[in-house]
Amino acid sequence: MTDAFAKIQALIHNTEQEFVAQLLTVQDRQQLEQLRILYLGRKGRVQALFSSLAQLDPAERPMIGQELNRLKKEFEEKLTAKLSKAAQSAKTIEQFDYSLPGRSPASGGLHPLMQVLDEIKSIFTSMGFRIEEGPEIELDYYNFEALNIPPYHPSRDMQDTFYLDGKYVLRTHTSPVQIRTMERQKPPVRMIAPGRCFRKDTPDATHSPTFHQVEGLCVDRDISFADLKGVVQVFAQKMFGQDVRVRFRPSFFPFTEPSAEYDFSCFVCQGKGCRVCKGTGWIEISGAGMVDPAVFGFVDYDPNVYSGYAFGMGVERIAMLKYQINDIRYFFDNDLRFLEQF
Ligand code: 2NL
Repeated sequence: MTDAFAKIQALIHNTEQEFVAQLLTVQDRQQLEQLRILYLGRKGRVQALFSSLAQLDPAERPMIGQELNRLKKEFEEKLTAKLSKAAQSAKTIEQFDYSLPGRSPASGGLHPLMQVLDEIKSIFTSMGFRIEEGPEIELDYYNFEALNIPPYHPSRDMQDTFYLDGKYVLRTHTSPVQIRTMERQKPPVRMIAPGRCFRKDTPDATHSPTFHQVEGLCVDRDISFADLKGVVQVFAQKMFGQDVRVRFRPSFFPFTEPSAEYDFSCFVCQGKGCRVCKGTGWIEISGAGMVDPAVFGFVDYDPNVYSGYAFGMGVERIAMLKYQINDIRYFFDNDLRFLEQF
């Protein structure tokens, strides 16, 4: 046995021991790959041992060669085993605890305007009114002409109305729904038309270019102003309380004759005078009147047989009074800090 033979055998033994010790300290795949290159790479330690075979006596080479092949195989197997073990423990970390409580979804709610609108609708349906709807893009004919609004009337001005082209407008009130309903059916008619309307107003505390209206219409034989007063009185009490009184003041609209504005006694101070009614004891609501015979002419109702009343109201105004909101813009800002209070 030569010195070179003994030396190479000792080297093989040390290499094996160091490999096993280093494999134990490996933390991740990257370190495992580094170890593989260090021992089994083209310039690695096993390859270096193979190169030193040349220094041996030719008779000694086969024994050491066999020994080195065994070493190489052992390292490969140990590296592969460690790799599959690392993959398994990664899977353990990804495991999910299905016994954890679930996350509950945030639940939505009705916009305050729609809550108030629902309340208004149910008060009128309880008195026998039907709910009718119509388009928000409306013909000039239904929005103005059939309502006896003459061409020079200020509400037709470009400054007040959103015109789409010569014939179409964004409806400025829901009255066109009443015209369409009367065109479709003969009296008796008892309906409300709730919905979104548009006017070219600059937003401030009491104006919004988008707003909501409810209009009511009742047409039959022998309908009088007294019927109008009774219906508005019941609405006032159901909406704001049993003690609320109603008053009518003379006014003018092209589509009603006679016409009136109506006020409710202040439900906050019972009419004594406070901030909500600005010290007057009365709160202005909107307008109403007996349908002008000219309007009946457009829908082919005989004004000598039928009469009717009509009224309007702003949904925002009712909601602002009910919840004491002092700026109409809150309804349209989409700020959850406001909306979540309702
Ligand atoms: C207001 C309040 C009002 C009407 C709306 C109406 C509808 C038809 C015929 C007659 Cl189809 N009238 N609606 C009547 C009076 C008042 O709304 O202050 N408007 C400017």
